[in-house]
Amino acid sequence: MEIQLWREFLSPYQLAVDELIIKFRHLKEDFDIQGVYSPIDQVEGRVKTIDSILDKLQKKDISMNDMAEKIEDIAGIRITCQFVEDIDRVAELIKERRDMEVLQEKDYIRNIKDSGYRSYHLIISYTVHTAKGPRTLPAEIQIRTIGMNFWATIEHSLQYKYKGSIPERVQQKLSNASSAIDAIDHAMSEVRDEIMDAQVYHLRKEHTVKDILNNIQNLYKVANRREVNKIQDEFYRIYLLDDLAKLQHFSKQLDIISEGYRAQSLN
Ligand code: 0O2
Repeated sequence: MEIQLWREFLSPYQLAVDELIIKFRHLKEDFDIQGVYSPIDQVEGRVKTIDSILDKLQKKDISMNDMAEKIEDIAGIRITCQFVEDIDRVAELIKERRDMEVLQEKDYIRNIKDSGYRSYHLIISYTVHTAKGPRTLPAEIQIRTIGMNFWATIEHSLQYKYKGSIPERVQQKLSNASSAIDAIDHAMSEVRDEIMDAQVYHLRKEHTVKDILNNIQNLYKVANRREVNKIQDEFYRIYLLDDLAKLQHFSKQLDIISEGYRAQSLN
C-alpha cells in the first residue's frame, strides 16, 4: 500500500486514539475535581506503526484486505492504575459507557501469559466522525498497574532486541521479575486504603488552597489592601495548623466575603 493510502487508512484510528485519550484523562480529572480517589492514574495511546501492522499480518497470516476487520489493536490506549483493585473498577466504568461497546475481554491477570505478561484487555467498538461520515472501529484498551506496565515495557523492548525469541535464561529472569512485581502489587494493596485516604486528603487540601488563593487575588482588585493583608495573614496562620476542616471553613467564609464585594460592585 502507498504511504498516502496508509495515511488515509490510519487517520480514523488516530482520531479514535486522540478522542479516547481525552475522554479518559478527563474522567481522571473529574475524580480529582470532586476530591474522590481516581482509579485511573495515567492514560496514553498510540496508533500501531505500519511496521508492526505488517509484522502482525504476516505472523497471523492475514491478508491486507482483512486487516481492518481482523486486527483489533490498530488503535490502542493504555490506562495505568495504582492498585490491582482499580483495574476492575476501570473495566466497569468502561462497560457502563454509552459511547463505546465492549466486544471482548482478555484477562491476563487471572490468566497470566507464559511470558509472565499481566494486563487486562478490552476490545471495544468505537465510532468516530470523519470527513466521509461515521466510522465504527475496534480499539484495544489495556488496563494494568504501574508495576505490570514497567514489566511489559521492559519485556517488549527485549522482544525487539531478540527479535521475538528471548533466550531461556533471560526469559527465566523475566518470569521471576513478573512474580516479584505481582508480590509488590499485592503488598501495595494491603495499604491501599491508607494511601487512598492520604491522596484524597492531599487533593482536597490542594483544591481548597487554590480556591482561597484565587479569592485573595481577586479581593486585591476590589477590597481595601489592609483588609486583604489581614485575610492573607489569617490564611497563613490556618494553613500552618495543617487542619483541612479549618481550611475549608476559612475558604467558605472567604467565599461569603468575596460574594459581598461582587454584589457591591454590581450595585
Ligand atoms: P505491540 O507492538 O504492542 O502492538 P490473539 O489473537 O488475541 O492471541 P493478539 O492480537 O496479539 O492475539 O492479542 P494479545 O495477545 O492480547 O496481545 C495484544 C497486545 O498485548 C500486544 O500487541 C502487546 O501490546 C500486548 N502483549 C501481549 N502479550 C504480551 C507479552 O507477552 N509481552 C508484552 N510486553 N506485551 C504483550 P502486539 O501487536 O503483540 O504488539
